[in-house]
Amino acid sequence: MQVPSSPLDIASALRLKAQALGFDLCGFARALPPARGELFSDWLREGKAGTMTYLNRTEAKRRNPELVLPGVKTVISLGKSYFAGRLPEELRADPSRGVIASYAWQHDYHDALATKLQALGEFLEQFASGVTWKSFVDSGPVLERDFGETARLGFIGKNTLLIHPRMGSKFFLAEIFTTLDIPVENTKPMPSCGSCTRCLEVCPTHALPSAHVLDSTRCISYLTIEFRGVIERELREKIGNHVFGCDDCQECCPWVNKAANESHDKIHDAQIERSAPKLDTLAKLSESEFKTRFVGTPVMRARYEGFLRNVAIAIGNWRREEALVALEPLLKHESVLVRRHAAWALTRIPGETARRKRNEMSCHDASAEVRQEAAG
Ligand code: B12
Ligand code: SF4
Ligand code: SF4
Repeated sequence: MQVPSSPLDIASALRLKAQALGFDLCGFARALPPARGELFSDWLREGKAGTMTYLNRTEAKRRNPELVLPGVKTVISLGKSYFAGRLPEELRADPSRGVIASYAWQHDYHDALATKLQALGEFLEQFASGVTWKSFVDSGPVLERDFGETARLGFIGKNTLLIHPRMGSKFFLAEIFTTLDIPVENTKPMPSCGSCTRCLEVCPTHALPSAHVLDSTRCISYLTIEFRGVIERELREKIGNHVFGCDDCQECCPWVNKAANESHDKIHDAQIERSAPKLDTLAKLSESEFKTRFVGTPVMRARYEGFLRNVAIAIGNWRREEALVALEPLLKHESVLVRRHAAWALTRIPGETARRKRNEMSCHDASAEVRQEAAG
């Protein structure tokens, strides 16, 4: 390939290369401190990050790209769609199934995107001698949505997601920080949420207290993926049948629905097991079966114990006599965390058999915490 001579050509060449590598979106931003860095710090101070202390540890870097890559001039912001079709409403609403967030229906995006980013970074090196770069996807010390918005990949919605006018919000973000000075022309106008407030109203746990602010400690995505402990009773009921992550503030969004309607993609049968598996099947998983089933997917992040805790909560929200059979393996599980949530689930299942089991558990379980949960 001929090396482009003008900076504008470099931007075009990079866009084309990003596209050839499979990225759906590519834009450029000056590597300045993110516009809303102060809001991020306020958010941390207010405790809205919950137990995600890695965000506090990297606060300074997230607010200053120079601390991440000395001499950085440009941030190349990239988007990759993960939209994989729609989960039919009758499956989503079926209480005997556990719903998995759509980004986790496929293999872990970190690995796939890291390879593409490496190729794009190496491509960059030809444009000037001594160019350095660093790439990030999700786990880097970067306020990804802020740069995504500045690079005009989309606008930040009231649900805090970055929304592209045509693609909706079901896409991942990634960045390359580079010392190469690439011209930035970010004048493209972007739409906004306007007067819509649907996501704020739909969120089951009221984790969006106001527009553009998410309280992780109430968010189902945080509770079922990141949080390792005992979930507050008040929140358990609101979690419904989500067993990993949550898409509710996206599924209700007109921009996401517009994108989904245009794609016409329906999920195929093989995907149903990945998106809304039966709760009785999940409750029976041994640790090695859990690993075999979810290896290489984001679900592994919840870990075995956390995932079964989520399954126990979903069974508790099923609230039918037949849920008892599904719950059985969790009532005997060796993990106190799992048994504790299973005991709570038992208190919500109707019928004489459930009542008897509950009495038994409240007297005889080895753990005082489990006995207390079963007592209600
Ligand atoms: C921590 C984290 C979480 C936490 C907290 C989420 C949150 N909203 O902060 C939890 C575990 C809850 C979570 C959940 C999810 N996450 Co997450 N998460 C992250 C992570 C690692 C850091 C986000 C962060 O810094 N949060 C702190 C807040 C304060 O920052 P922020 O959300 O960027 O908020 C900015 C705006 O809200 C804005 N802002 C504040 N006030 C105002 C006012 C106005 C008017 C405007 C316009 C903007 C604005 O300023 C803030 C600071 O820049 C990023 C990756 C990364 N490195 O950035 C992925 C990331 C945000 N997550 C992602 C995804 C896919 C999800 C889920 C959809 C997964 C799921 N299905 O369960 C959900 C979505 C929940 C939601 N509504 O956000 C994607 C989002 C892609 C996109 N299109 O936006 C990211 C970018 C990962 C990636 N590389 O693709 N996540
Ligand atoms: S991911 Fe779910 S729980 Fe979290 S803010 Fe969105 S709708 Fe609410
Ligand atoms: S549901 Fe409405 S308010 Fe929420 S992000 Fe979408 S357009 Fe914005």
